[in-house]
Amino acid sequence: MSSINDPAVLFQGTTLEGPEIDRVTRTLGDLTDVFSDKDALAAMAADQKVYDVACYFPVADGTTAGLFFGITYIYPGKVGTEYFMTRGHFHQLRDRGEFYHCLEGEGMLILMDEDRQTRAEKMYPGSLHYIPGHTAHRTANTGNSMLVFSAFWPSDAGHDYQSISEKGFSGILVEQNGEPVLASK
Ligand code: PAN
Ligand code: ZN
Repeated sequence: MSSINDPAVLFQGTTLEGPEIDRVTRTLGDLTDVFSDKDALAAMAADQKVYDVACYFPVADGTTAGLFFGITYIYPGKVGTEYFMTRGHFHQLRDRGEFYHCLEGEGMLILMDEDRQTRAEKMYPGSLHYIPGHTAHRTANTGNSMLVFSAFWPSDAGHDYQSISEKGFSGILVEQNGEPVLASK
């Protein structure tokens, strides 16, 4: 017996559609431990959207040797001089890697190893980024329009947000003279 089916998910342009898509939105109010300038943060609306994520999880979280797929949409904006960015995480299983592929906008992928050495890679349409294991990752929108990228990661990677929440990254991405600069914290 054989069969021909429609795909479970459509990924067209920058949109991910299908009954099994998980969607989450992060606002400034969700990210109070993330941005450095607490006074600038307090002066902004807590319900200001910072990013949306749409994910396709075809297998259960934690499954060995499965894959997950997600699209992240970061709004343009800054808190003080720091660009809108994702929370950032190490993978719970530290050796798990990930691919990011930029679809739209301009931004920066900020990477920090376990010795807290931070570096950044420019993101623009078409840029492909391999995030090795043992490396915390977050993305910042440095442009005036949405930054959109896709991500592929192992379904057993998990997310460790705790260590970033406690210690942050050693470098923060701020605007200086109209340019993004990775400044030490
Ligand atoms: C991405 C991220 C996404 C949102 O799919 O989860 O960009 O960032 P935070 O998870 O740090 O809020 C990924 O890296 N998955 O592993
Ligand atoms: Zn990740």
